[in-house]
Amino acid sequence: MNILLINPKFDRYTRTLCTPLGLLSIATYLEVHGHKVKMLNRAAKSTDICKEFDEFKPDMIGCSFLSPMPLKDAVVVSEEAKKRGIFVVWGGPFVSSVPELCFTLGCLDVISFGEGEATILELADKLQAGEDWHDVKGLGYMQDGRFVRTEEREFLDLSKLPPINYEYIDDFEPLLYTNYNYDGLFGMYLSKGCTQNCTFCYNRDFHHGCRRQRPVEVLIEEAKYLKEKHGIKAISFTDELFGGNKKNLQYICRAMIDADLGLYWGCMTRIGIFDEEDFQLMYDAGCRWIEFGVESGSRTELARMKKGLNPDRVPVDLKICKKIGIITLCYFIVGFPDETEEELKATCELMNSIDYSRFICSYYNPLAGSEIFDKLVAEGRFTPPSKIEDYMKTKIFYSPKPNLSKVPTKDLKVVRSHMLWKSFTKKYYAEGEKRSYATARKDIIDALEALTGHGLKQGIEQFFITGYEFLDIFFYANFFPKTMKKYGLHRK
Ligand code: B12
Repeated sequence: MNILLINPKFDRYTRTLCTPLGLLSIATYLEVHGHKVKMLNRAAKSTDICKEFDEFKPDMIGCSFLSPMPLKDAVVVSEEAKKRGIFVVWGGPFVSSVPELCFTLGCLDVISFGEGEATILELADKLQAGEDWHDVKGLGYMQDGRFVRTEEREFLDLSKLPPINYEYIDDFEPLLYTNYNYDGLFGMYLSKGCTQNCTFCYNRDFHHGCRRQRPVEVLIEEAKYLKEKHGIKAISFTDELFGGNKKNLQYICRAMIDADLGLYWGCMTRIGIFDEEDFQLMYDAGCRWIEFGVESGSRTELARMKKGLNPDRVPVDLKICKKIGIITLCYFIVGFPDETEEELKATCELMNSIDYSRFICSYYNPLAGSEIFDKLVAEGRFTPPSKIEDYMKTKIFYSPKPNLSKVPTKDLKVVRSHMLWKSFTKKYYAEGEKRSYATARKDIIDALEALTGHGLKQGIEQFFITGYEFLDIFFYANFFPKTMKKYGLHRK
């Protein structure tokens, strides 16, 4: 069967056009099982879809959604496919979390829940053989006006997956980006899911609190190939919990060192699971930056989040990384449901004690598929969008909407803006690192690139969005001395 896999265009410019890893894995899986596959990365280059359909003549298309950002383009593509009688499948974390709403658009046949490789293969095999596909595990579809969800599909054994065939990418250039002063960065993954069940995360529903890993030897072979054939210089791991535990992390790092991989890399992982010896081993294996989800400095709030994190470990781990020469970035959330002023003060206190790390601070936003989302809906404190069109509106978070905390919105804005401003104006991240890292300059370049990212119309839109965002942050970070004092925040 001819299957066209599509990563639709986003409706907002994003600097990091990460590798469409989910689609690549699906493409490879379908190919080794005998289907003819083509992949279109419309997020990077959007071509005439009618021409694509005429040339490749797909029997089925599959669109991928990590977030709602690709909705508009996916609708255009899917409507065109439906006109031609092509079978349309949507998959990815976003559609898995709002399955029924997707069908109000009337342009798709089925959605695939969770991991898609085996589901789409079984579906394609059945369609090709003219067999009934309605009992294929992991599907959602409409039947007689009613939404049907088939039996859940068991997870794949990732060690049985074929190595990813990256040749489905027709142009590598837009996928190689620069971050933390490292260029030629390419997104890859080693593991899926996370062992922690934070109440704000989709992990509970999507990965059932499981972390599964591909064989590191397969990853190393893929990385070597990408380095030699496509000139990648560094890997940005998309794993949600890189390494998982000490023993496994050490195994991964030693394998990379033994293979003499010769690539820099960075990852996201947890505070409090690794010690100095592990971070040193990571550095020796090429790790140059680590992103940590810290979320809050308050023990009570972290417990409410089920984060399983001891805030005392944050400055300790960050200091070790700094000493070794690993750049760090910490993610924080403000405005978490029921957050108090005292809890927010604890976050500010923690932030003040870790001056050398970069921060990203977001307002809490309820994510479908998470424990807290269900709780808020059940308690009538949050009403999720009832129309898919609401997800299609570009979401820009100038303020927490809704503010479910006990902290006034203005205070949340001052704290968040202060954190972002502090990060933005910081010059160095890691003393051990020879190269200094001028954030402000880099962020300004990113913002300017964003203006030209998607043509004139989006460029103008982006100009106002970025400009407004910048002024909003600048204003709240600098013009509320009393609020800053209340939370113990300092300019320097
Ligand atoms: C790269 C990435 C990004 C990139 C690119 C996003 C993009 N291309 O759309 C950037 C940085 C832009 C980004 C932004 C955001 N992201 Co993001 N991102 C990721 C990340 C780190 C990696 C994705 C990946 O490669 N996974 C590995 C592959 C193998 O898995 P996969 O993509 O899920 O694919 C599998 C299945 O989903 C399924 N599947 C996927 N597509 C398809 C298609 C078909 C046809 C089928 C059958 C199956 C299928 O099968 C695949 C193979 O098993 C994930 C975390 C993660 N590790 O998954 C978060 C993640 C996807 N992001 C997430 C979020 C919340 C966001 C933001 C909303 C964050 C924010 N608050 O701003 C923004 C979106 C902004 C917006 N305006 O909407 C959440 C999504 C949760 C959810 N339920 O929707 C994730 C899961 C992180 C998390 N733990 O919360 N993100």
